[in-house]
Amino acid sequence: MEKSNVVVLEGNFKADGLKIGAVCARFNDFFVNRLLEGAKDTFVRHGGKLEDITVAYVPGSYEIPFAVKKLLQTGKFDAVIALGVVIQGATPHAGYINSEVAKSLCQLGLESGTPVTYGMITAEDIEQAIERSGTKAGNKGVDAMNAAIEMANLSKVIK
Ligand code: RBF
Repeated sequence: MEKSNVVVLEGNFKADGLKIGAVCARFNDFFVNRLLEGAKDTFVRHGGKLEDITVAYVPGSYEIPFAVKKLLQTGKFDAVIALGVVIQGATPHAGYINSEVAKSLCQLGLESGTPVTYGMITAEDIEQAIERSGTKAGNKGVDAMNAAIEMANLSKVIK
């Protein structure tokens, strides 16, 4: 994109020195662990240190926003990522969990002024969950960490 003559504010992908909080649901941990591994690998490959990632575990995706809020309240993190997997076929109220969690996470980011990124898989079935946690449809934990790094650095630039 042509960038001359305009003032551009954007976040780079340097993770060195950034502090990241991660909230992981234990439900479907087989997949959530893959998301967390992807997120950690991404952070390190962008220059971050593993000891700068703090992971909080919650029982299921429904509890993720609560722990995100608690991490944000510490004021210690440049961004918080949310990692969970809700599988439609096995979860009658999947749509309800997904929409509530997405709405709450967005709200928490806006209210706190610290970026919160969405590393949730909402899958129709186990096969889709496999595809989105590190096989043919990528890894949503990687995407969430990339977004967290970019948004944390954008926040610093706008300040
Ligand atoms: N949590 C998830 O993170 N993913 C799920 O797919 C999921 N499915 C659930 C299905 C049922 C029938 C129930 C009762 C809970 C499920 N949960 C799931 C857990 C939920 O997010 C929460 O931890 C519990 O309902 C306790 O508040």
